[in-house]
Amino acid sequence: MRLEQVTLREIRMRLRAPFETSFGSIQDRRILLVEVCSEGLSGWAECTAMETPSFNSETIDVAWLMLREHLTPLVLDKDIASARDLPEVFKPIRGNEMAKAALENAVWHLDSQMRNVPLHRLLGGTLNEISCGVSLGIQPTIDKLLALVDREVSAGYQRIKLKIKPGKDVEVVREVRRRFPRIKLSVDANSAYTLSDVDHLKKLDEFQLLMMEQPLDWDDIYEHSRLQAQLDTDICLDESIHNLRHASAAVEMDACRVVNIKLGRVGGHTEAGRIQAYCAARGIPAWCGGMIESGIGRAHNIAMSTQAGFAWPGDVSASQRYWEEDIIEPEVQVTPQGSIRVPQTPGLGYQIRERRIEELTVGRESHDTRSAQVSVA
Ligand code: OSB
Ligand code: MG
Repeated sequence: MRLEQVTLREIRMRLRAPFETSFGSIQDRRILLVEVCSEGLSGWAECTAMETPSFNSETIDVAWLMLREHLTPLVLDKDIASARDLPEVFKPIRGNEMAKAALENAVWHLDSQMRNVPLHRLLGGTLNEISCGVSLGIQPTIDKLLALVDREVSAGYQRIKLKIKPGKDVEVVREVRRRFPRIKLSVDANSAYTLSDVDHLKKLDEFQLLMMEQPLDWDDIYEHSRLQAQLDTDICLDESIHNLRHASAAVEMDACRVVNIKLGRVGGHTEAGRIQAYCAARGIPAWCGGMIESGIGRAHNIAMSTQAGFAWPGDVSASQRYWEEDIIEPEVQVTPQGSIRVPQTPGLGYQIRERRIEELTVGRESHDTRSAQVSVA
């Protein structure tokens, strides 16, 4: 395929409720969408970089610049045999995984339409239904959190993840565990602790947590191995894993026993596929993480999660939990058993609501083959 046009677009979407993690709270999202065009077809993807460099070093603005100046010129008007070739094409550019993923994933979507197959089949996915969990932000009171857990357990979600930080951890988990003795429960600290907190973190061992996600620094692997040696609870790494090398290093060092795979954080579907295959071969449970995506990112997460390595329920949940109105049709829906039935139509399996996207757009630029000219709305 030959890309005739690449469009970058920023939309604004307000979450139904603020989402609080150890690094901050967010309600008004700025979301970067990438659209690639060829032979009358459009491939879409979402850049999962956040508004601020608090989760990783990328931001929506940095990703926009990387896409415009460095990544788009590598693909525009070039012959691309398969989306699978893009990591090699992007190799001269270091890091910036979320920017790369946005462009690569849009090409995957385009490719799946050209081949007239569902994206999940093109990726090698085999599941027709994926299991879902939810991630609950830090709440002002334990009662509010208990009510949320109750709502999500009643809705059928198969795993509940609680965001924690110092001062909102052991007692919070104790209360949730007391009220819900049997649910699959995990915690995510988003790097809020240090190795010197080991005695405190050991207090969480009594709650039979499925895992503890990213307790230590966002770019650390070694200290997590020191911590894992002293904990009963399995550590899961999120922020620290950007590629297969990181995942295999972490597993071999016993820095984690579970891997969170985020499509953006690892640079796109190709690398995500490699990591899940590695995890499947090693018997390491992997699961799909979320970045409070719009329906477009969510649909890509669903396609990704059909691969066999995604052994545990992901942070992939219904559109309605996040948005009054999503930008895909139908919206992502979850069964009463806490699963998503994977659409079997070619491409993403969800229609892109272009008119709605247009209404939400605050900035746009298109790069095409006729000139280096940029048109800005
Ligand atoms: O660490 O998994 C995380 C959201 C933003 C940034 C980081 C994380 C999260 C979540 C939300 O946990 C997952 C979701 O999209 O529901
Ligand atoms: Mg996380």
